[in-house]
Amino acid sequence: MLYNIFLLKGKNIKDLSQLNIFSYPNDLVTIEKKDLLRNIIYDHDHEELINNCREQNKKSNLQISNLSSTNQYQISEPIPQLIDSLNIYTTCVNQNISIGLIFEKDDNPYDYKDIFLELLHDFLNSESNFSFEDDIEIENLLLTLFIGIRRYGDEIIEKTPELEYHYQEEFFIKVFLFGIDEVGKTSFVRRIKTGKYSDNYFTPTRKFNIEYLQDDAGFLSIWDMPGQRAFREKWLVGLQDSNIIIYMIDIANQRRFKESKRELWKILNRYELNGVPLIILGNKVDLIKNQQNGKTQEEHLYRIKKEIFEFFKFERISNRTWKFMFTSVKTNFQIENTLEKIFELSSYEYESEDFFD
Ligand SMILES: Nc1nc2c(ncn2[C@@H]2O[C@H](COP(=O)(O)OP(=O)(O)OP(=O)(O)O)[C@@H](O)[C@H]2O)c(=O)[nH]1
Ligand SMILES: [Mg+2]
Repeated sequence: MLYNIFLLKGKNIKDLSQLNIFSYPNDLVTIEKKDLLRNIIYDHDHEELINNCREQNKKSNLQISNLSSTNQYQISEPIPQLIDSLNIYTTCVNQNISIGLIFEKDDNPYDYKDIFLELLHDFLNSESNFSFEDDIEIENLLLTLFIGIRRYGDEIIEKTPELEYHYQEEFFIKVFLFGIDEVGKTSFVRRIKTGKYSDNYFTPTRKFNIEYLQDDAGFLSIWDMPGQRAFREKWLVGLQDSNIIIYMIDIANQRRFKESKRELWKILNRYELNGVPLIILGNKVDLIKNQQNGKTQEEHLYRIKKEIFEFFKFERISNRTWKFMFTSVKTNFQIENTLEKIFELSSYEYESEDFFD
């Protein structure tokens, strides 16, 4: 497991007296030790690290997807080091910045290579105005990397054996769960898997969060997609071979309906998903129940539902069976019903190939 991340910065990174040091989540006292720093920078392969940076222009297109020549920051291949029994993985940005991860002893840093490079690249080069001059931005970078990498470790690496095992099962229903960020997808999966909910659950998702669920009715694998814009291209990988798709909307956040509608239709129009049943969840219904203006809750919800249908143009959904449901992951409203619906709709597909004709 990742337990610390640090960043070393200096005009000349080899000049230890001028080095600026940042680290997260804790100020590692050991990081302040000059010996350790010297070892990180001078000893083990750091020449290689710097040479890698110089070579970056030639190699980058192969190493990191989407890295174009317009990128402000060049990121080198990370190098593993074991120094003073610390398991360190360091990369170099534009030759004068080193970013290092410190893992637990038994971790294999190479497992984290892709996510490390991908997150770093997304953070530095997708938002073109990132500056290493600003300490707050650096702290934010470390925090984001830390959460993303730690979470990736929790979600993917520790689950690999489970994943391989289940892929060999003959029958399971693959659920593709998508929607823009912060609508409640991961909270939903967590709720049906563990029964738990919390307002400040670790968010956002960066990689596929794949959860398995065994129920009397069958076996589900739920692919919970990351909703943030920078990660939406992963949806195209995640949707393959889905038996059912679930689109989640945060009904309390109308400001983002337009964006949400666009993303929904982009995916529904994919030929791979032709005929695949769809459930649309209008989540966070708990947030609107108090604004009733004298109407019963039922009337109020009916009106909202009508508005949503019109706005999202659900009447244009063709070539598949679909269902809209209000939910609240927070209050557990309709969560059990959603699960039933998943089994019900996806079994149509199994039982009757011409169900949609
Ligand atoms: N009030 C309310 N809040 C909810 C509900 N479901 C989720 N939330 C909150 O919404 C926030 C975002 O939830 P997540 O589950 O992380 O959202 P997500 O869709 O997985 O977000 P990404 O991973 O970024 O795509 C969290 O603070 C949740 O606690 C709900 O039904 N009602
Ligand atoms: Mg999520």
